[in-house]
Amino acid sequence: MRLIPAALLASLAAPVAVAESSRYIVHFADNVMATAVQQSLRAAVQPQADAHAPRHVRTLATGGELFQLTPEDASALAATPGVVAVEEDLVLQPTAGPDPLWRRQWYMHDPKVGVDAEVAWRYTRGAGAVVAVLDTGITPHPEFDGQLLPGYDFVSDPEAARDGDGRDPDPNDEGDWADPGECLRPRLKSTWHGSHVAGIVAARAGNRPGIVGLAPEAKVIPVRVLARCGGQLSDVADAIVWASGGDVPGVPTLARRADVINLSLGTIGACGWSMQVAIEKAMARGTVVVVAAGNDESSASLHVPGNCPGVITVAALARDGSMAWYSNYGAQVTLSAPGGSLRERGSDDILSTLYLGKRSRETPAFGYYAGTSMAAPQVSALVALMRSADPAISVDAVRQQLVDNARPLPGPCPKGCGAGLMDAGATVDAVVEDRVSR
Ligand SMILES: [Ca+2]
Ligand SMILES: [Ca+2]
Ligand SMILES: [Ca+2]
Repeated sequence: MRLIPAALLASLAAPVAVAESSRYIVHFADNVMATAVQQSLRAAVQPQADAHAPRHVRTLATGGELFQLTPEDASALAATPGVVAVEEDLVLQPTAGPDPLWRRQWYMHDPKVGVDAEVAWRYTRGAGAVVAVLDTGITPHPEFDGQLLPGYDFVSDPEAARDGDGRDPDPNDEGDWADPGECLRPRLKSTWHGSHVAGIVAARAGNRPGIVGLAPEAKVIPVRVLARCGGQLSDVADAIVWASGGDVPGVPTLARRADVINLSLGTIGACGWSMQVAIEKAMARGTVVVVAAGNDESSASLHVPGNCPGVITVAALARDGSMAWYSNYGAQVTLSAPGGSLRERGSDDILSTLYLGKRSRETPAFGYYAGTSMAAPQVSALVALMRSADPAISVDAVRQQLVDNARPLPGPCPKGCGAGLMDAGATVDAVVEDRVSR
């Protein structure tokens, strides 16, 4: 059985430029000519003037005059006799402040359909927690600097792996493109799916330019299980055992097991013996297993491993808060998270870390994807925040808190989206309160 990543289309977005300032500091020479220019500029000051008219803001302690000017007026002024210098009144940013693409990360902060990251961050940003992302692997990206723990590559088929061997300690994503005829569902371009998912969990905070993950102080263990044409169930099951601290023959055992395993993957099928055993053992060791419900527009109960006992199964919501049209649904769904609309407007999808490069890795970038693949890692990141707030919280208590603190769905989902929209703020708040009262 082959499992496939649960993301759909991508639309690459160029990094956003910082808006141009229209305030300029003008330095005048100390002479008659300058005084004349200064006077004529001040004369142009009209309190009720239109937005493009020059406006004097104030005299600065450093000797210059602050004006509101168009860029054209500013350069004309710079060439005027009597003017020594015109400098842009730059907007400085706190060095650990919000990441520039934050406003495009609607899924984190939209009052209606966002997961309320900032409330959760009053308590924790995930320090001390570990998330294993079982996916297409990882690629170097400034957003991952310092965010990763050593991972592993469980892809046992060298041909699919494209790295010349079977299992190995290097989980780099070698590309999952395939030519028509090679797979049931060939992808002509590599998806860099694992990197997008990992960014949603733990992209670095405060570096420029970029996004921030929901648990930016948690660490990610990148585990490669998907390659060309998907991944074998046998490899995924072994990787679940390994990431949760269990023994897999031929692979060094992890010193520190993951608090949560994210599985943004699946296929149609029953939850068979191997997957059941792997997940049961992972939970018995204290690792929570979060699974994307799948994008088949059908019942999540038909989709493995989202239909395995004990997992947290995540459906996807569109930008308007209704169930996303592609999402799986039904009684198997534990709760929902934003997954993107997958319509024409890419900005209604989920922005995260990506790569340029149709087949092989080229340049780190950012881009939009939609899918239950993008919803699940938000829940996994929330589990990391919960474990950071209370390292002793049990697998069962994690599930209960996620369900109890989910918000009512902001839009319709007649076929079943579980307990509602995940709420990072309310859930972490409840976990902290519980810990304190214990
Ligand atoms: Ca290999
Ligand atoms: Ca490898
Ligand atoms: Ca960042």
